[in-house]
Amino acid sequence: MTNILDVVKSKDPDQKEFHQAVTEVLETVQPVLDRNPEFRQAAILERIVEPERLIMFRVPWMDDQGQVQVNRGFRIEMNSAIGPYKGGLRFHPSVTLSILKFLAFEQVFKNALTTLPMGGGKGGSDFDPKGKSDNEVMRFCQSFMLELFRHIGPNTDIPAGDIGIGAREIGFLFGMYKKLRNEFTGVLTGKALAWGGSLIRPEATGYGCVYFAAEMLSTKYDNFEGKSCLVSGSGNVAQYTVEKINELGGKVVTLSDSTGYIFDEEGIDKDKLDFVMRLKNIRRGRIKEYIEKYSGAVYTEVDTSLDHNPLWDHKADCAFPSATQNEINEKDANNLVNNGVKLVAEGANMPSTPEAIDIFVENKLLYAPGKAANAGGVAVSGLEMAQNSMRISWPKEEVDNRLKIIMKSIHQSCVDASEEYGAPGNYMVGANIAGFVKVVNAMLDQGLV
Ligand code: NDP
Ligand code: 2IT
Repeated sequence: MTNILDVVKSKDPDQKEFHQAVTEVLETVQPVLDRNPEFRQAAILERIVEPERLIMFRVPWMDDQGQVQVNRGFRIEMNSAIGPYKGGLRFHPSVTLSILKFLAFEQVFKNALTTLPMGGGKGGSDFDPKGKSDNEVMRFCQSFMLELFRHIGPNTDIPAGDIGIGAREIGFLFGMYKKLRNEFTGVLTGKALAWGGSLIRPEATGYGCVYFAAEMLSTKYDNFEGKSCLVSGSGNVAQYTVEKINELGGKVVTLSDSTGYIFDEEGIDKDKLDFVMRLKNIRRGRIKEYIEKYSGAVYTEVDTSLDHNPLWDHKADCAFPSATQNEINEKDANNLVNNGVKLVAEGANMPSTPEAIDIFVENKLLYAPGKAANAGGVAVSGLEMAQNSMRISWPKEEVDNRLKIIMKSIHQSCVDASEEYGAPGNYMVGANIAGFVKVVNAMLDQGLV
């Protein structure tokens, strides 16, 4: 195993985030390899860390001043053993090959956990939609799709949203794909309802994460009633996490964006959440504006000279990191534990550093890794694909019920795998092993391809 990690690191020495994701999986699947020598003979690890295909392209577009801008576009087609490549697109200035490879790698195991037939992929661009006009975003999306369209398809690779990509961007991308192919297919998920989208897809990641957390609590004969929760981010995942926590009787006291966070001791109730949704989704404003409307809340600006994020330093019962990778470091994890937090469910992908995860595990927190906890989003994307293929739409209750059943099943798979491999209570080990075993067996069945 060390050898394979060394090879991965020496081939791409700068891909820190990818190394981080690979290290975690390789370390936790060791007992599976010990029990299944045939995995080694088939060089499964060497194959699973290498993307099946990696596409990188130039995205030229014109801004509103008539200036030509150039961004970089990517699509990582990581693994198609159990279904077509499936995973989101991220538009954010921090996007690099390393970040997209870590996301694509994790997506493979996450998708395997959903029970649905989806392989793993991820893509995006270093384009920053913040501060751009609708026309600029449209021209960028059209240029992005002018290259991407030849690599994707409803049975090949089905992108969706992630950071910086919501309904607006999916619309522009879909429109261009349809024009280029002269085909109306379910090639993207997260579409609007009127043209092939699924009910509950916008809610799915946040709701799913809270359903998973509720399952974890129920193993301790507990529930959300009266629990106070810290949530980071204020985008798609964070918003619906707050909505579901409120519905289940909990109270959310924080939200954030990349410039700061708000703390509202009274709780972010339905009305306040409606305000945040309008602020973020329609006006595309900053979370700071929350305190202008709700004077009881406090705003704290990001301070990069600090060695921790003060958002994670409040008394609470549960934490839902829902912004971005590595947003909880060792110090933050210690702060969470010292403030009484007993449950951490990752709405974001890889939000906790390896040192932070060690602290959660040592302190026996109910810790749900992103691969399991945030799989509800891609799961409902899978349900959107199923509805598109059948050319029907299921009612809200049907999709929500299926989401609940899927999150329950993912929880059970984590519990079963962690117990089978001698790490009871460790959902990180359980998720990695359960996802890994499913993908690897499919790869073996399909021969050396
Ligand atoms: P959005 O773009 O809707 O929201 C992202 C939020 O996180 C914003 O509040 C944003 O602040 C903040 N944020 C983004 N980057 C940073 C950063 N570098 N530092 C601090 N804050 C940051 O994205 P989503 O809600 O869709 O995604 C959030 C997380 O959930 C991501 O990790 C994503 O991979 C994961 N996820 C998303 C799924 C989905 O279905 N959408 C499914 C599964 C996981 P600002 O506005 O200032 O940029
Ligand atoms: O990280 C993720 O799982 C997503 N961004 C959702 C992917 C999808 O295909 O719905």
